[in-house]
Amino acid sequence: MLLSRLAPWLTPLPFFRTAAMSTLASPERPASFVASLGAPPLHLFTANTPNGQKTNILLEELRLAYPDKKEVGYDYVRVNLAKNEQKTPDFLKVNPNGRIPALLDTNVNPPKGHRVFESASILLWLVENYDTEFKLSFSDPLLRSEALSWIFFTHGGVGPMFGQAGHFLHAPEKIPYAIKRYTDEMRRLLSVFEDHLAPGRTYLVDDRFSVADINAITWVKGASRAGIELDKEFPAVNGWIERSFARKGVQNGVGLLAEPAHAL
Ligand SMILES: N[C@@H](CCC(=O)N[C@@H](CS)C(=O)NCC(=O)O)C(=O)O
Repeated sequence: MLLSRLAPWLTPLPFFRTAAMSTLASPERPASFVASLGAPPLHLFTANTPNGQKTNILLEELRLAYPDKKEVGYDYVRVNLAKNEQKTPDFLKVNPNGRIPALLDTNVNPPKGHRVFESASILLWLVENYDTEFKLSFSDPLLRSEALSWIFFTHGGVGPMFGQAGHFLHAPEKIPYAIKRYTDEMRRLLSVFEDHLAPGRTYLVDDRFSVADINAITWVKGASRAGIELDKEFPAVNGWIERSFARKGVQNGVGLLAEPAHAL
């Protein structure tokens, strides 16, 4: 009896813990972990940054949407960016680009698993494989295409530009030209979201919370760290962020890594 209750915890650790990941921290299980479903097949490598948080959020939203689904069980490894753990040979096996987040999915090709890197690619992998009832994604081809447009817009524009703004705002050498260039670009990108949402849209696609929102909200919320007051300058965006962050899955995902957020 005791042994069967402990069984999920006694399951042999996936290959990456045995030797390959020895320089990284041990995996942790989130509060949402369901012991009766067995050892979690998804292993997330993350940190408390906008790109890390978005993957945490989607996994928590999936856990809530599919409480009985073994395939969406996950654990996570905190990658210490300050110690450059993301550049170690162990980490580079899951992301050759040496940046968080990364995912190892042992639902596929067990026990070795399948690696996925780049935050938006991880989100799409997860919804395409495990959001089988389209609770956070879209079956309709036009809505799916609209969601992909917002995902690419965010991944190619918002993440990199907001990231550069954060870099130059916190750099030891203050370069006014660079700070202006990237904070101006932040405002331009925010105005694209604002114009889309202002006619009364509640979320980016089809007025329902989806992977397209999850991909963007952690970056957009961080705009305040660049001195942008969303409620004053971008009221529709501000409403979207407030609605999104009121969700349990979003709060659980953001709360997962209780350590100070890194700069933008
Ligand atoms: N395009 C990548 C960007 C990933 C990225 O920049 N991650 C940052 C944290 S938000 C990181 O790992 N920084 C540490 C480094 O660059 O070494 C994605 O969306 O996953």
